[in-house]
Amino acid sequence: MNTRLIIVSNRLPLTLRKGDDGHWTTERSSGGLASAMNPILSKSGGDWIGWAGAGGEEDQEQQRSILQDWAQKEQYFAVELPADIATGFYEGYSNQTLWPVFHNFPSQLKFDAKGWEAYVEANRIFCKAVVERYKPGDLVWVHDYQLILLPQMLRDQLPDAAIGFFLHIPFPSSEIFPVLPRREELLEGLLGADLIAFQTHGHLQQFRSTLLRVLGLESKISEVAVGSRPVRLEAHPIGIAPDGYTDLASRDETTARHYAEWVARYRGRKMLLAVDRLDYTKGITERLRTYAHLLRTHEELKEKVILIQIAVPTREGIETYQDLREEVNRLVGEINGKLGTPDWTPLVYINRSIERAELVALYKLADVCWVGSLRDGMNLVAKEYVACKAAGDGVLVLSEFAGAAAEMGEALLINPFDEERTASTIERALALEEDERRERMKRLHGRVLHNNVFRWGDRFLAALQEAVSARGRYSDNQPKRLRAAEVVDAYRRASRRLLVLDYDGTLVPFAMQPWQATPPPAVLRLLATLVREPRNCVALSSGRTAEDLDRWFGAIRGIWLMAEHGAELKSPLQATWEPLRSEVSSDWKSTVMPILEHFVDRTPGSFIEEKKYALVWHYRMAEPEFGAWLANELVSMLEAMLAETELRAFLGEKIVEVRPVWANKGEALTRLLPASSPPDFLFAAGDDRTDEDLFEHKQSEAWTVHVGPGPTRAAFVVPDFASLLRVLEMFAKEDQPG
Ligand code: ADQ
Repeated sequence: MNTRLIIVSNRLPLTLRKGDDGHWTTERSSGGLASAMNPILSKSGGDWIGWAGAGGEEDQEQQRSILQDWAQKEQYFAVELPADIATGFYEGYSNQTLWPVFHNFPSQLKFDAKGWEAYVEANRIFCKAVVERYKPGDLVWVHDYQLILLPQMLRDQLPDAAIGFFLHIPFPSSEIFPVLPRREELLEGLLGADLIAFQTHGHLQQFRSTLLRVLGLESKISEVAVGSRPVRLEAHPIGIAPDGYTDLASRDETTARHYAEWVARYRGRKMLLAVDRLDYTKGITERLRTYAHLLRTHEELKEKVILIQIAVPTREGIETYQDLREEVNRLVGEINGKLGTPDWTPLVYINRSIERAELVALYKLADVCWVGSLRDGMNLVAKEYVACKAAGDGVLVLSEFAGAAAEMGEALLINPFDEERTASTIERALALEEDERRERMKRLHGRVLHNNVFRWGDRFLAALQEAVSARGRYSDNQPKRLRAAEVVDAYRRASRRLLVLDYDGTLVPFAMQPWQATPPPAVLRLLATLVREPRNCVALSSGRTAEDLDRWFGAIRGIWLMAEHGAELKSPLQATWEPLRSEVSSDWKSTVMPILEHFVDRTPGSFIEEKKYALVWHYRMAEPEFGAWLANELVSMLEAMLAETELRAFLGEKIVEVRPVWANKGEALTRLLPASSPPDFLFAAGDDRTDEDLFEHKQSEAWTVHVGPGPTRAAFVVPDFASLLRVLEMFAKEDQPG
């Protein structure tokens, strides 16, 4: 890849630390991100922008010279955060507000406005640093929850830059995300990117429902339009750099020495291993309680098993983490004190970072690796363990709430909250038959080696480049203002014309109540004139019921009517309505109706309209913001409920409509087309989302016209219904003799 890369993350792979002698030194940073990104950058080349991890005001000179050294030798560029900003940003909003909520722990949320301001300011400082280093053509890759506002800040300054964002942690449930203070700003910040990628499809889906619920923004499975700019949404599970583990496991001397020593020390015992940062999302206390339960209930395991728990200290300035540390210390003491014997310490607890060689020796040694995250973006420990098991021994026990579970189905999966069942799974893992064990591990090993961090990086960067080129296609497709002279000219020259017109909002303005929208005589006269012309075929396609359309337009001879968004059609040659599908059941209405009724109860001024194929909740008369907010909530709720059915919930102009997915204007049009010989002039006009189905169907060969503001797939736009009527009047005049 020739394009230069700018990686932006909270921490650089190096940390500034003040030694006991008062001198500043350089240390390698620990944690998943550094392990993942280092190999990619050394392969592709480019800059890494991040925080050096220190906020000291003294010894500026000495600190600066170290940072300059990093920039020259490694292309690592440190942003400098003033101490109070760093604290509010990192320990405040990032780790006490975002971290708990993104891991579905809203009860741990702590918020203060100062922390938020520091978060905004820190993102601004990062933005400035990127803008300084940016050269046109660079790809900017922003990492993780500390920098959520950065994509939009960068977009404002560098409108054409290619900006990708990867979220390493999970995206929370769409029920939980809205508890976040400043939630709108966060989503808007992310949407500045060209590509937003998550660890799993599950996280991506939650993001999509959140966009709908919080911003009222509908999205497709892999894309969301922000005005006229597409933002691509993808899932890219992160991998590891396997060589960094397999090489040590197979031929490193230090690793081999540790391994030999421990094999001798623990001979005759089964070894369980857990490796985590000391974080409440990792399920450490749950694991220790489960282990205690296992030992208490299985006398035969006494003196036969040992659990090694490695817990790297992390975020020690935060109270919750101090509490966790105390609780873990207490449990460790209790387990060893109450269950141990003079010859056996059941739990080995190591509360510090260890060298990679030691870690790999432990992975080699462990009969079972026990990953018990309560929630985790991916969990690299699971993959590192598997990478060290080339010979196929060892069993991975993995929490189903870690992102890794989505691709490591051969592991024994656990619900870490269920201590009893987890204990049984550990027991099973210890006793797993050799054939099964090898079979499972072999498959896992192959996959971890294959789906490695390099493929992850390549896939992310390829997707980012694709997203940027799609941007161009998108803007070429932007609708143009409809020019009356041009369309009238095409109309004049055509010998077979098809006009498909929506009604409400297109030919007439919206009425407060649906039954008030009776067509004015001028509109009826206009339609009748257009229909009378032998070269024309005119269809009125509306969300209205067959009865409404019959009552209002039944007298216009020769008009096609499409009711309920095309669920039923009436041709000018027939007196009866024909449904688009035969044998349609409406049993679903009895399930959906009570939900809508509940929303009516909550929303003064709203009401339900029952149609033959659909139920509609109208909230035009309700307080606008409250109505819109409830509408988003209703659609999110119905979407989840209707996922497996042919029904969908649609947001329309101050309505939420539930109807079968096949009842749409695009489908109905295909029914109408063969009935007439193919037209050489197709004109379709509409104002809302139901008309988009029609526009999408006929994008290239038709005059598709969107009425009013808002995004559209139509080729042309007019500002309002009156402008459209003027064009139709001009059509009608063309056909008048003289
Ligand atoms: P983390 O929460 O840091 O990462 P994880 O994926 O498990 O979680 O990565 C931890 C890393 O630290 C591993 O590479 C591990 O080997 C290393 N490590 C752990 N304990 C250690 C010790 N005592 N000594 C030395 N090294 C140790 C975040 C998200 C994860 C996501 C990663 C990568 O929370 O869900 O998998 O980013 O995207």
